[in-house]
Amino acid sequence: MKIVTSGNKYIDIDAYASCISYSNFLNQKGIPSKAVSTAKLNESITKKLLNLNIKLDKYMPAEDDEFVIIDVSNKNYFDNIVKENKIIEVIDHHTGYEEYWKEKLGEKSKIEFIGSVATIIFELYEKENLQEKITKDIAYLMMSAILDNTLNFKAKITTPRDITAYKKLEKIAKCSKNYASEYFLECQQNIEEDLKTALENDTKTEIISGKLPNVISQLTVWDKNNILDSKQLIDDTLKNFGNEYILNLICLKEEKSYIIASNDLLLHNIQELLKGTINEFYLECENVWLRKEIIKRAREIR
Ligand SMILES: [Mn+2]
Repeated sequence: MKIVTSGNKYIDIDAYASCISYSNFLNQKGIPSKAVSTAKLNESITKKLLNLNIKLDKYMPAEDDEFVIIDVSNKNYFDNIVKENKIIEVIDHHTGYEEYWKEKLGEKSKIEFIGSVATIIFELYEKENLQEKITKDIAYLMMSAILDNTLNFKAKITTPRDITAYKKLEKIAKCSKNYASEYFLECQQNIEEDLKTALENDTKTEIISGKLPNVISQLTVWDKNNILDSKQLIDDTLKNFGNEYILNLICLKEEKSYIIASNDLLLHNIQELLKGTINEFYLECENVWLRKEIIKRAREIR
């Protein structure tokens, strides 16, 4: 059995949608496959999406399982079920481990700096002429993944390929033209209902470079104000992950990132990296930043 899976702590809608849709793709090709995750599902996977008919599969480990890794390529962060010597394919859009996997897997390593892994999966369906096997539900999942990971196409990481894939999926889903704002408002409601859990479910702990702390949290909302009012809760929650942290609060209404840092020195370091204006305890950026773009930038100027 081919087991399509992702990260070990939490997964977002891109990982969730891409695991399910790639497993469906393999099954359609006659390759028995399951989409499995033991991680927490973060707030980008809304109740509406969880209630669709298509879901993750139950997992019964077997000797001959082989693993396809989606939306993560740093092997320290793979789902706990993964056996490293049984990995047969990696599909991701995070930087840092391209060379390692290219050497190990050749063309079965597809790591591209593109808006969303779901876009890569959509293109694989097209390449094999299997677009008709994308159901309405799968289209909704993939569209949400593209919206979330490209920040409604405003993130620099967005490529024309993401936009094209989204337009084609829109036709399959036959959804309303307001799908993007409906989706992001639902995510914001989920986050505000339980901010502590939302923070915990989207916090990455990774040693990157001197410019960045090891703890980087991220939230995407339509309107930032309620969250900026909760500074104390943010501080109490993220201090549990490490002494130094930043929170990248992405506000899509204004198309800006707001960076909250654990201390002023760190906030000034981040300002050097991303520019923008410091206001009390946060940095107001001139545009939206994704965590993976911040990390890429910090690595480049190291
Ligand atoms: Mn992703």
